Amino acid sequence: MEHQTEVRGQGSARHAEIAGAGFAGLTAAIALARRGWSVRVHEKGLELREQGAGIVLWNNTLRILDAFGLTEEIERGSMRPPFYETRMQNRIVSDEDVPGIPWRTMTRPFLHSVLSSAAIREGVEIVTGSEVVEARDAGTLRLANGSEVSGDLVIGADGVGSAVRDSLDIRYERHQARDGITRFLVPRCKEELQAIEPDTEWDNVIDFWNLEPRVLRVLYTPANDRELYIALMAPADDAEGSAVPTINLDVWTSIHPQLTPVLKKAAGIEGKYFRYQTNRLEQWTRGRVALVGDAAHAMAPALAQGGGCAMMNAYTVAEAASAASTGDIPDALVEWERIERPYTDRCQTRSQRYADTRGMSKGGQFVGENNETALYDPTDPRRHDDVVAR
Ligand code: FAD
Ligand code: 5PR
Repeated sequence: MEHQTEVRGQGSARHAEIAGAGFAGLTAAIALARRGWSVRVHEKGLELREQGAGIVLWNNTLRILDAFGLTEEIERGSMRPPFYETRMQNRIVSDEDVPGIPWRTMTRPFLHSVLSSAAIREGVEIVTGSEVVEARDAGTLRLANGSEVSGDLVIGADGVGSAVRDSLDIRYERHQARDGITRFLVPRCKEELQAIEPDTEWDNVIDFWNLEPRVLRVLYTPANDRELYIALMAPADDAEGSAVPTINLDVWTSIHPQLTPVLKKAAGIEGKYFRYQTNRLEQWTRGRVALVGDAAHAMAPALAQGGGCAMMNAYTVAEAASAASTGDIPDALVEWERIERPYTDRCQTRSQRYADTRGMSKGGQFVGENNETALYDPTDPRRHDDVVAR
């Protein structure tokens, strides 16, 4: 074998190797670099960018971005819609201003560029075109080019199809819902929409549910003053509703005529239909390797916390590894999973229940236990005082 194992971090700084430059990998990289680690991220894509559409961030992630000193930059490129509105068959069932929970909407390419620029400023090395094919629990990654790299900590943040997870033979259960979604970023078209429906507040998030005569839902989310994120949900067995790469414009405008200007824009873009899924792993860590983000806990998007939990767990695993001595990192990762994972497990369960029942169509979602994840503050060092005391 000609593998060369490159040993890094022999100076005072400890070294981490990360697979994947998505929201999870970049968050872990920034958090580690800020705690004095040398960090390298391997991204299989040839360019450092994010292809998705829009995202909603809640307190749990806004706290992390604030801890990174990124609040101003995030606020400049995102928005805080006045209300989160839910409609059923075009009747308003709730208008929630989500009291007590900071939240913002933005595009995914914007969030990705803020995080990747911050990582580079913090001294993180990001290698594009670098595909990870295998991880070992001793703390090594094997790359597609045949080389091998090692760190005191290895993070698998390589998304739902994780090679890190699969090479460690970590098993998981997958649950698929009957529905799925096609997402687009389109121009706001605010004046045209206003002309069609003058009484509507087109700066709101509006969740347009329609269950009769068929299930076709449009989640309308303004992401800034120029860009709109629209997500089109239809059952996987509805060939017309789930048609891609080009949506079936006639079908969608017949149910949601007031959205015609933006649906027309979406029809000019190639879309991908994603079936909702939830993955639950038997464990998130193996030796010096920790999995975070969709690699560890892909979830239904109902509570808009897939990226949220990805960033939370990336942030807290960096904190846990930093607090441990190098020899104790494997044990610290096990303890991290024990303490942090229950929050994500509960969020996955709630999101899956909403996705399975289409229960969000009833509105009034920002109540009680649904808010647990959104309210969580992963940057609060005292957040587990009551848990640890037990
Ligand atoms: P990914 O974003 O999948 O990133 C993985 C990265 O690893 C990619 O860059 C990939 O190229 C790279 N990679 C993969 N394999 C390898 C390999 N073998 N070697 C090297 N690199 C590799 N969540 C929310 O919290 N709120 C929302 O409002 C929300 N809306 C969403 C809207 C859309 C359009 C989508 C698609 C998802 C949404 N989610 C939302 C979910 C959230 O975005 C995901 O949970 C999140 O992106 C997961 O981040 P990640 O870094 O774990 O994985
Ligand atoms: N909320 C958000 C979202 O993007 C989706 C859902 C809820 C922000 C779909 O991606 O319920 O499907 C949902």
